Amino acid sequence: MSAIGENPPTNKSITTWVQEVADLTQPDNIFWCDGSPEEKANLTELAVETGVLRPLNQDKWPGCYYHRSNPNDVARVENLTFICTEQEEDAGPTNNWMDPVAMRAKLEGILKGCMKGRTMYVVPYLMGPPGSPMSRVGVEITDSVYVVLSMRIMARMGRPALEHLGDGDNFNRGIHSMLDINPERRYIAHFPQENAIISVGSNYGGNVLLGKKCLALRLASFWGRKEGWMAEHMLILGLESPEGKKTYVAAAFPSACGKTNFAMLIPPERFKGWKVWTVGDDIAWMSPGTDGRLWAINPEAGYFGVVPGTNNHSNPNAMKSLARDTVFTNVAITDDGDVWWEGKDNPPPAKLTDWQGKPWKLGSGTKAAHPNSRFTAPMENNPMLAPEVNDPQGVPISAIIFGGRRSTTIPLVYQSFNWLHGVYVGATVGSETTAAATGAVGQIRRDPMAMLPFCGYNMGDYFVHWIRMRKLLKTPPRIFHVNWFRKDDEGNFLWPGFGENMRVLKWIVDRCEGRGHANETSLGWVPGPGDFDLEGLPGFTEEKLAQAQHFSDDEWRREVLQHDELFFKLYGHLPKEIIFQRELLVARL
Ligand code: OXD
Ligand code: MN
Repeated sequence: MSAIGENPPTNKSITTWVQEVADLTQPDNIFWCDGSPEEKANLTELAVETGVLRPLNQDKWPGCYYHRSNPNDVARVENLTFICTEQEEDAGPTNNWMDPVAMRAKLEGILKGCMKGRTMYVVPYLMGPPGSPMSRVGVEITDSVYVVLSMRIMARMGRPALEHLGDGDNFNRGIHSMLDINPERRYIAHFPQENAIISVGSNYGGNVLLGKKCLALRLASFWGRKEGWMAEHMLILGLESPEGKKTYVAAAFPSACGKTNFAMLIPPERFKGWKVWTVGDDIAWMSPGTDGRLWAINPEAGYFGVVPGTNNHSNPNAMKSLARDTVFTNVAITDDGDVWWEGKDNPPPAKLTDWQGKPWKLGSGTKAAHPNSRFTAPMENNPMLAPEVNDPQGVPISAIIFGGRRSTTIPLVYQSFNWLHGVYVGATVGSETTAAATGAVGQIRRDPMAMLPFCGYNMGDYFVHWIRMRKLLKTPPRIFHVNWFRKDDEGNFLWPGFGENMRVLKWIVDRCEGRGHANETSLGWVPGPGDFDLEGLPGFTEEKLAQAQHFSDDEWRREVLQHDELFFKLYGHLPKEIIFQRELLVARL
């Protein structure tokens, strides 16, 4: 076995562990990644030579490449994702569980000799800004060059990680092998007590870019509970007023419900002078500051965004973010290296090759791009990237917004009465399922705080942790719920969404700053007629807003019964405060 790539790091804990994994997996080579531009160029060349990446038309798409994944491997696999705690109860009823010793034995059996004939890449990465006490180091061992090139976009790879770690041993040990991309041998296993992850049999981002869902959500949520902070499936944005005052909000929506769009919102003409700055589009790590406020960092360095539906109306900043140095996965392509997807600005070109490599034309009756096709783009490309994204102390959060994809029942926006009620609102988020995970699309499932697939421990204990966080905060963020996806009887969206969501955001920020007026209702505080700025939204009348805001007690009584479905499951660990909040809601209805 020869070592190629950069020299091994001086950290003995890393080299010893890597040797152990190499002894098990028996790669032909070990490649120590340093994150340098030369390394990127060499690995990209290799990926192109081996057919892993295909260069796009470099005049139109500078630095961009195309990757097609195995059609059996296009989304997160929640049924094959495991939390391996010593006690099953600690993983809770919403996670798959397996005994850590048994799972390790099983996976080590699978990993034995699995890298023969392959190169083993060692990827040190830092989640969070360099120098931040909140940042964490991981080392991912992988046999996929696609993973290496994606990790260097999604995280701070190489030197910043090694510098942050120093001689220490406190890093996440992640092992990934594609094996033969076989769903029969696909496992995404987390070992919270050992700070380790093993992912086999997949090459899809959410399963294999271990810094993202595995470390920054499942394991980090586990650490956060122990250490008094929060790892959440939330975007972070800063709203800057024309006077230059910035207010930061974090928002949790289930996968593929528009977090990236909201994080990159461009205010409409009416809000001239207002700016939205993106801190993060998917994950927030939030910790109480010495001032009693909740401070947040984005642990990531790039965007792994859903492509279909992204265009210059829905998200101009995402279009700019993916315009260069981006890896596109499973979109459709043309012979001359252009890309296309459903919901792009232009109609499809006459001749197209779909995400599975088959000829495609309009009327084929199939999607040209996979509904969960993705762009992996560096955050630096975003013209509205908040400079604070690199601030080690993060940004102070004034509001937390929950939301789901709901065609009925849930109004456009309401504010919880207080933190505890807000925890109930977050705990009962429901959403229609999307293509981001394998399984049926469009069914309502309870997705508390949008964390159902990402909470690394018992969800009942997670609610307890949320409730306890209140005690660590002098000025807790205000908590809101939004629903951009409500439809009328004809199936039309009631709210225009996208940039117009600025109107909702403005009301939210006004509420946080003691300005915005609201009416008390049984759900919480809602904007009344005239509380909402509708100027410059032709055709959208106060009546329409009332329709989007309307809720019926009957529908809500049914909704509360559906809340119970998840609560029954969690009963043994459900905090009494949640039950009391439910009773209060029922009483108000
Ligand atoms: C994601 C997801 O990719 O939530 O961010 O699935
Ligand atoms: Mn996500």
